[in-house]
Amino acid sequence: MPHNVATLLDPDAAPLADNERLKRESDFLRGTITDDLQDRTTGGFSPDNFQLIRFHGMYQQDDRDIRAERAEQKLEPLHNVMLRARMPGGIIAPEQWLAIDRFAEQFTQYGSIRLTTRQTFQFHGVLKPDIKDMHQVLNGVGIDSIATAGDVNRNVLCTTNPVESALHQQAYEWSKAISEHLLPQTKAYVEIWLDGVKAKTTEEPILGETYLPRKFKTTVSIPPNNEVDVHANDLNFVAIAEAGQLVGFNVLVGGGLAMTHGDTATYPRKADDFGFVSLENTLAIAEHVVSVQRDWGNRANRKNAKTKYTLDRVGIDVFKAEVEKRAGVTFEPSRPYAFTTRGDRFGWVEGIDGKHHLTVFLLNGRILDYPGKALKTGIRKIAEVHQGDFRMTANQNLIIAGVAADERAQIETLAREHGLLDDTYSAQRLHSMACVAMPTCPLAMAESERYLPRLIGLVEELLAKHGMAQEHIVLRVVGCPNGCARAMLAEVGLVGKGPGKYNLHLGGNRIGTRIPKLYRENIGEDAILDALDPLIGLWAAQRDADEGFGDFVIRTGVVAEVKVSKTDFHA
Ligand code: SRM
Ligand code: SF4
Repeated sequence: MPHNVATLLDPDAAPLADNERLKRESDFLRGTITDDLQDRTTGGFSPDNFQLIRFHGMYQQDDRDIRAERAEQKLEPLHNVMLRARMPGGIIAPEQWLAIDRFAEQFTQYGSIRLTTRQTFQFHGVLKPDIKDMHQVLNGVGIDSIATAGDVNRNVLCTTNPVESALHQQAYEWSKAISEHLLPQTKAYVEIWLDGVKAKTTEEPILGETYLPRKFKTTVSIPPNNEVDVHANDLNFVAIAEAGQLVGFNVLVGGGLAMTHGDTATYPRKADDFGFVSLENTLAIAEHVVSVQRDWGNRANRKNAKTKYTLDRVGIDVFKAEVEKRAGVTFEPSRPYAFTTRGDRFGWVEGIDGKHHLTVFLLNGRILDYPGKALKTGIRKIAEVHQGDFRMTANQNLIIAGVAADERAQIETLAREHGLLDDTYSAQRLHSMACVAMPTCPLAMAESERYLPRLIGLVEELLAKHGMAQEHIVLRVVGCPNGCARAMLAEVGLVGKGPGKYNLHLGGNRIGTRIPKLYRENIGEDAILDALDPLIGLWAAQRDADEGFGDFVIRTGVVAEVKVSKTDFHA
C-alpha cells in the first residue's frame, strides 16, 4: 500500500494545515505579493503573503523593543522584512561583500550584516519601499534568496575546509549542484523582484505544486569536521575521499532539533545512516529523499511534519527502501569515517595549495562597528584589497580565504586594527553561540544573542574558579525551543522558556553526535550558575584525560544518555 498522505492520515480527523491551502492557491508562490508591495497604507503583507514571501527568502518582522510604545501611539508595528540570502557552502566574493555592506549601511534598520548558523547572511529591518531594490542590488552581484525559507530545501551547507582545497572544491561543487537541483522551478522570484518576464509555471517536478510539508535542510560535510552539525539536518552527504579525491557520500537522513515546550510528540532527533552512494547517484538520492518526504510527510500537523517524524512513523527501513525504489539506486554499506571536531580553526592556517586562510571569531555573527571594534569597517577594508574569497562558517564566523603569502601581512594588519583578531578571547568564548532572538525574532521567549556576552563571562568565572580557565564547554543559547543555534547538540544548552528563564540541558558532546537531556526546567541566571558550579567542580576533579564536560555528565550519570529520541528524550 503506498504510504501517501491519504493512507497515513485520516483526512476527516486531520484536515490539512492551512499552509497547504495557501501554497496550492498561490499560483506557484506568486500569491498577491505584487499588490501588497504597492499598498503603502501598511508596511506589512496580508496573512497569506506573509507566509509566501518566506519562499522568496524573507520574513516579515517588527522591532519588539518598540512594539508597545508604537501601540500606545496607535501606530501599527514598524513592519519590515528580514532577508536571508542563498549561499551554498557560505562562499562570498569580496565584490559581493562590498555590495551587501553598502546595502546594510544605507537601507537596513540596524545597519548590521548577521551571519547565520547556516553559512549565510541576513539583513534585518528592510522597509517595504526598499525590498525590490534590495533584490535587484543582490541580483546585480549574483546573489539571490530563493528558497532560503518556507517549505522547501534550504541553503545547502558545506564544511568550510580551506586547507584541503581540492577536496573542498569538489564537495562545494556538490553543495551548489544539490542546491540548484532542488530549487523551486517557479519563476515567481524573477517576476516579482527582478521584473522578469512572466512565464507560466506549470509544474514543480521535484517539490510538487504544494511544495514540501515543512522546511527541509541539507548538508555536504567533510570529515573529520562536523561544523555543519549533520544531526540538525534532514539530509546529509558525508564526503568519502580516496587519495584526496571525492568518490561518493555516506547519506544520513532525518536529523532535526526543534521541539515545542509541553508537547512530548515533538523532540530533537539525530539523523540515521542510510549507506553509501557513488557520485553519479548523488542527485537521484537527494531528489528522492525529498520526494518521499514530500509524499509521506505529515501535511495536517506542521509540528510533526519534518522528515524526522516521517521516519519515526513509517520506519527507517520502509523510508529507505522507498528512496531506493524511486531513485533506482541501492545504498551500499556505509564507508568508515569519523567526526572528531566541529569547531572553527581560528587564526591562520596554510592550505595544501600554499594559500593562507584567516578565521576570525564574530560573536553571534553580528557584524557591526562596536566601540573599539569596528568589525564591519574592518571586513569592508579587507574586501577592498582581498584577492581571494570569504567563507561564512556554520558557527557564525568568517574565513578570509585564499590569501597569497605576500598579502598576508596586510590582511592581518587590517584585521588587528579593527578588532577582528583578538588574542585575549578565551576558549569558552570561541565555543559559545546564540541565536538571534530579541528584538527581531517574533518567536523568542527569552533573550539569547543579547544575553550571551554576559553568560560567557559568568561561565568563564566558573571555569577559572575550578582551575579550568583554559578549558571550554560547548555552550549554546536559544531564545525558544526551535533551537536555531543548535542548543540541542551542545554540551550545555539553554532553551528560552520566558523572560530571563531557560531550560537547562546537559550531555551533548563536543562533536555534535549526542542530544543533551533536560536537567533543570524554567530557571533564571542564579539557578543556572548554581547548577553548573558544582558540576564543573566535579568535572575538574574527576575527569578522564581530556574528557569533555558533556561526556563527563553522561559517564557519571548526572543525566541519562538520549539514545533514541522518541523514547528517551522526554523520559
Ligand atoms: Fe531558525 C524560525 C533564525 C537556524 C529551527 N529561525 C526562525 C525565524 C525565522 C523565526 C520565524 O519563523 O519567524 C528566526 C529569525 C530570527 C531573526 O530575527 O533573524 C530564525 N534560524 C535562525 C538563524 C538566523 C539563527 C542564527 O542565530 O543564526 C539561523 C538561520 C539559518 C539560515 O541561514 O538558514 C537559523 N533554525 C536554525 C536551525 C539550525 C540549523 O538549521 O542548523 C534550526 C534547528 C534545526 C532544525 O531545523 O531542526 C532552526 N527556526 C527553526 C524553527 C523550528 C523548525 C521545526 O522543525 O519546527 C523555526 C520555526 C518554524 O520553522 O516554525 C525557526
Ligand atoms: Fe527565534 Fe527561537 Fe530561532 Fe532563537 S531559536 S532565532 S528565538 S525562533
